[in-house]
Amino acid sequence: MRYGLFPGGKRIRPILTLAAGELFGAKHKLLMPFACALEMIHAYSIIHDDLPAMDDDDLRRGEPTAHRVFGEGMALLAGDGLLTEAFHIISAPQVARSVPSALVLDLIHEIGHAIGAAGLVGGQAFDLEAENKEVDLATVEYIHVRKTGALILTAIRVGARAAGAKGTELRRVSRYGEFLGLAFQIADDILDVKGQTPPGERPESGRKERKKATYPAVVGVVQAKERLKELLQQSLKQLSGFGAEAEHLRAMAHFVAGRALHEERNSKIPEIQF
Ligand code: GRG
Repeated sequence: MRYGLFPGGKRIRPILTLAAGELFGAKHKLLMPFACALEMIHAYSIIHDDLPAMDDDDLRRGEPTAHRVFGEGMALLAGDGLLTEAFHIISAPQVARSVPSALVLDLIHEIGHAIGAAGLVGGQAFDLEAENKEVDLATVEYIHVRKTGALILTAIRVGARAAGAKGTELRRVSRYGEFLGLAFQIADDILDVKGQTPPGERPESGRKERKKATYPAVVGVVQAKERLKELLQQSLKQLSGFGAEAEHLRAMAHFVAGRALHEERNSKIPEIQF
């Protein structure tokens, strides 16, 4: 579990939780259990995604994948453990001291929805089904929105909701999250096609020869980039009614899309002091 979680990647999801909560004035101490839980869920999905039964990858972020080091059984359990611990830490009594219990329960419900059959797991199932098949753009988006977008959207909404966001403001931030989630996966696919994924960040040497349902595979890199630019603008537009307090969310949108748009191999996550 430590091996899959602590070396870490870009920490996009917990940063989004903190940035969205900060937009509505929450203290980072209040948001941190939720931010950690979302990163633990991400780490679980990556460990399972790398398993021989799925992508069969030997390397992740430049290091051997969990099952290559500890064996498949232990990697499976590490993923299960991270997923379970995520719900354990946010349902702890200490969390209910700063966030009303009814809201905590509702956030657990929302996360469960986002990572279950209607979200992450369902998206992954569709992705496996679509391998080596001809798919149209609507199917690609359907998979992306669930497999990748749902967790990103939830990371944002949970931060905002834990901070008390409601109504129109919550809807705006949620729309920002929907556009960003799709942008994230398209950017990832563009970097993959162009072989520009920063070294050490992606899984490598998956043994399965497979054709994945991706945006560039269906419409080509040029059009995928156009769609990415459009999504960046749409996500930023949702934040136009907010002031400087939304700067970190804006910076994250630029980071997510900029990695694939600016031909920079090592574009870095913005410096954010929390
Ligand atoms: C087996 C029950 C069960 C569930 C599996 C595997 C899975 C559910 C979902 C897969 C989700 C997945 C791997 C989506 C791809 C999203 C993606 C591009 C992940 C990489 O995210 P980054 O770039 O990673 O944020 P870092 O390395 O920065 O943490």
